[in-house]
Amino acid sequence: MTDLSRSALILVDIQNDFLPGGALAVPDGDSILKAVNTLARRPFRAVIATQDWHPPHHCSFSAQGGLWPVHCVAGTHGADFPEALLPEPVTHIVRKGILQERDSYSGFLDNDRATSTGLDGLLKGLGIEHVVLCGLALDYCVTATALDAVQCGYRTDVVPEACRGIESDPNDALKKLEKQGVWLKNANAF
Ligand code: VGL
Ligand code: ZN
Repeated sequence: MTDLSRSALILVDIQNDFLPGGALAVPDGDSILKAVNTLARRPFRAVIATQDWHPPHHCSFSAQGGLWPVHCVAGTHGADFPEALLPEPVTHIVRKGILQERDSYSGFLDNDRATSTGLDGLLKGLGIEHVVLCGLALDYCVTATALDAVQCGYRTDVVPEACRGIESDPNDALKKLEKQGVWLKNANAF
């Protein structure tokens, strides 16, 4: 089996609002949970959950001129992790999009590349060299996080079967990731 002692699993935005019934539901989003839980039980050095965590009048909301419906408001049920996501394996939580005037698709940096979430420093401090990503939404936050992971120097894998996108056809997103140096892996590779 692969040595995972310098590897981190990053669970991107697996939150109630991105699941069926949520405010910004990703089609079929709940179908990733089984594979995600299986991955999370592998002996990764760290299992990090990113959490979209917005103030009530966040700039990404349509009432503020943004693209999205109100979602993942800090402290609400929509921002919580679903009960079906096993909590025990998660070692760290990294919140993003926490400032009213900035959005952050990536778990590393906000969209104007100004503010860091601290994720890179956390990974470097743990001696991580390799990251494995899964979660929601493939075409927004998973893609942005994976591309930043490559930029930050990590060997970066995405597990497509444990991701779903807002656009239901994953092929464009997956091609873009591969072109930029991300490896696509099956869940059973770990
Ligand atoms: C996301 C839109 C707005 C995501 C977050 O997690 O992909 N998408 N906020
Ligand atoms: Zn958001």
